[in-house]
Amino acid sequence: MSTHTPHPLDDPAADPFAIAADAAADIARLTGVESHDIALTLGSGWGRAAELIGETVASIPATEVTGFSKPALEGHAGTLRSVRTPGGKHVLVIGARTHYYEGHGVRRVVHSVRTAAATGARTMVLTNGAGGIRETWTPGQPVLISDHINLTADSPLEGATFIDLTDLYSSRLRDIARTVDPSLDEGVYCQFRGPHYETPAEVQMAKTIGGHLVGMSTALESIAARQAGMEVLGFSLVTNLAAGIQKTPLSHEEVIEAGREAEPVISSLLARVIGEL
Ligand code: 8IG
Repeated sequence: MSTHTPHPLDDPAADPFAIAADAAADIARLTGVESHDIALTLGSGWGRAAELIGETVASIPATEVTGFSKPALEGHAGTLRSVRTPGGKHVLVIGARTHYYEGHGVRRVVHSVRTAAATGARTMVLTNGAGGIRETWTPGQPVLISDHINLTADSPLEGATFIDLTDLYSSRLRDIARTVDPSLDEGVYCQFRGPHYETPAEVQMAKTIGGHLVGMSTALESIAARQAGMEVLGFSLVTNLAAGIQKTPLSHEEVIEAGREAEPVISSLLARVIGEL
């Protein structure tokens, strides 16, 4: 007999926003923090930022919060933290991203973003590890996301919900980030489905259609954040040059290693940017 409990977001009749509201209530109860101002999703390589942003008020396993899935991948710590910045803002740090390639559907992918909005957060900071297409970029380099191309052929919006995506990656917030590090470059992020990396031909396609970064997250989350009325700031860590741009095959170990090396630098950058928001 199966002891498997059905996931609330898998019921097509369920309202994903009501489930996000339940999750936000869980977070308020478990952290003791009534509402949050900013939410931050930590991708590959960005994991150390949480400690630098401020004082951790509470840290809770994501599995204790309604609708969150177990992390599929090591290195994606399944915790939610409430961090208080020196300026007194409450930051919800999401170390529990659900990827599209896990195959549980887009509702689960964007649940953390909808939950963040339901906790009160008006700013969504999304970070990821990505492949770089620009030849001038080197592994370990952080890049601002200026726009995206969603190649998943899916959307978090259901039904006839038409949402404008102009300036999705807020130019106002990108300007703030550049006050912290004027050398920050920016580029267009292409979300592929994964989990395979691209072929060199697919990377050339991404380049031709205007992409500069390739990855497996962020675009769907960003759309959900806009739908929820949040302002979005996006960062990619170039952990590798995309297939065919770099001459050697891509390995997951290489990606993890580049993230580990860059982590102290980019985490402090991120913490300083968050302090300015
Ligand atoms: I880290 O080269 C990381 N994630 N699709 N391609 C895609 N995702 C990635 C890559 C990459 N590097």
